[in-house]
Amino acid sequence: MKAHLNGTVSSDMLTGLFAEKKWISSKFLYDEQGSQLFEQITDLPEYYQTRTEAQILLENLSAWKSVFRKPAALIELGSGSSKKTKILLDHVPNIESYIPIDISEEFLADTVTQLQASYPGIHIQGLSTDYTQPFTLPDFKGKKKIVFFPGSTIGNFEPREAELFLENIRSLLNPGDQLIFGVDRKKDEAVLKAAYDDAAGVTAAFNKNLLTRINREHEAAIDVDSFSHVALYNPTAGRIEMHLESSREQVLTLGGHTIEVKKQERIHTENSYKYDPEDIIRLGRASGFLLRRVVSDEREYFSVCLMEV
Ligand code: AVI
Repeated sequence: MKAHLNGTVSSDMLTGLFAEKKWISSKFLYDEQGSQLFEQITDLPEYYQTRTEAQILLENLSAWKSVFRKPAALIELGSGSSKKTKILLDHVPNIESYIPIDISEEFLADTVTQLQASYPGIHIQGLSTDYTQPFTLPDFKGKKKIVFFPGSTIGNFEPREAELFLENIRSLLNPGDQLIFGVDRKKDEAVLKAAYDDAAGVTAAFNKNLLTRINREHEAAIDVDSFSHVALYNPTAGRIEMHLESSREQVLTLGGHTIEVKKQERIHTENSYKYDPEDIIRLGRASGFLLRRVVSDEREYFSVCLMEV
């Protein structure tokens, strides 16, 4: 989930900073530097998600082959560099067209050019939009559509938002169309915490970059070093939370607004919900999909789910 800032402080950022419990939407984590730091996170030894999902995709090729039994269109939400999709493009026949959707227009254009050269037999058409907002798909002339949403990004939605989001995706599909998406599973707290507070400090840099971005884009002068990264597991909500904690009392000035921050006060910057099988079933039911299959790794750290309209 990404967003652009453009000089004026967005209203949801202000709402969050003036709230009793301060928060900033996680979509603001992904400026250019934040996106690069996130790419580095995906390679960290502690961040098992990315490689586990890739392994699940590779180990269950027969499942994806049966999804694409007939020629179909593959639509990816938040495609980035389309790294995981290459597993499908390389191994699964009948992908007639591929529609990567990403908010970053320039990045998307480069990815499409590179992919088109590698997969000349597949029609590739990028769609630059914020997929969390309503959007329309090209006309596939009755061909089956498969939506691919890897990376456990669904976990960055609040549970009700996740249901509404999937409901919205379902409204773009026809009976028989399918959705493949990744979810991070509930597991040992120490494993989860390490994944969001790595020894090399990359996740801390990713979180703190939010303040650097605000300084740059809003001519603010927040002392970034006076905040530290906090990652904790909230077992009641079933989510990892990221916060920025102020080491001192201070006043933040941005876009003509002043925000008082107490010593040890936290700004909540991200939720990453973890799912167990019951949560997955509930999500499918609430969003009106039929849950067809859930495949997981041996440790049950991560699952890839297949749902159908
Ligand atoms: C993008 N999203 C699935 C990541 C996650 O695990 O929730 C974002 C992230 N935040 C810290 N590390 C990774």
